Amino acid sequence: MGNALIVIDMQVDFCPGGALAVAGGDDLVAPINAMMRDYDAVILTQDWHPANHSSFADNHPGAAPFSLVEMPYGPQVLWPRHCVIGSGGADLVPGLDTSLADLVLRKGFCPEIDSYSAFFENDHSTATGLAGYLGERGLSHLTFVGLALDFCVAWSAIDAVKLGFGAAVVESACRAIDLDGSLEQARRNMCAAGVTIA
Ligand code: VGL
Ligand code: ZN
Repeated sequence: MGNALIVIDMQVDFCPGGALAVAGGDDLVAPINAMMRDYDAVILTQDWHPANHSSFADNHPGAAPFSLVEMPYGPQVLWPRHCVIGSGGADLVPGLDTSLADLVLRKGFCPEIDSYSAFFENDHSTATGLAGYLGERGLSHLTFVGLALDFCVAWSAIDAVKLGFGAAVVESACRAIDLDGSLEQARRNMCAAGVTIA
């Protein structure tokens, strides 16, 4: 049984000063670096959107950032433009010890669909390939940290349980956006799914 640390979206745009800054995001660099040595494998995810991505509010004329729209695959929050492919904002946060990462998994690169989860795009069915990678390496117990707790971390951990992995979230190594109660909702959803909250 292998234990993997899955570090979600520790990127410049999600840290203070970034396009979709999560308060305190940069505080996580040191604790996450320290955790990396305790696992059999470390996987980093990177939110990676084309300029015409449908989750960007400015690609929907008249729509406000943080408003909700109905997409063919369900409701979708419209975000400020962030983590654009090749931009500095999409870079992993300086100081994050990428030398210990076995895999950097990019997600959200299809223009017409967002991907909060590291396992499935927001239609809950288009796979990123991560489950196959972990399965082939025998990594069955997953610990999630990073940004943002109430979106990409929570969706990833819930999908992990659905796929049969053991999943824990270390809340002290996460920070949340907390949009309209999204943090409490995410905690409820994680508990109901069987995610361990450490
Ligand atoms: C995220 C909103 C949009 C996240 C990514 O990493 O939680 N949130 N894209
Ligand atoms: Zn995104």
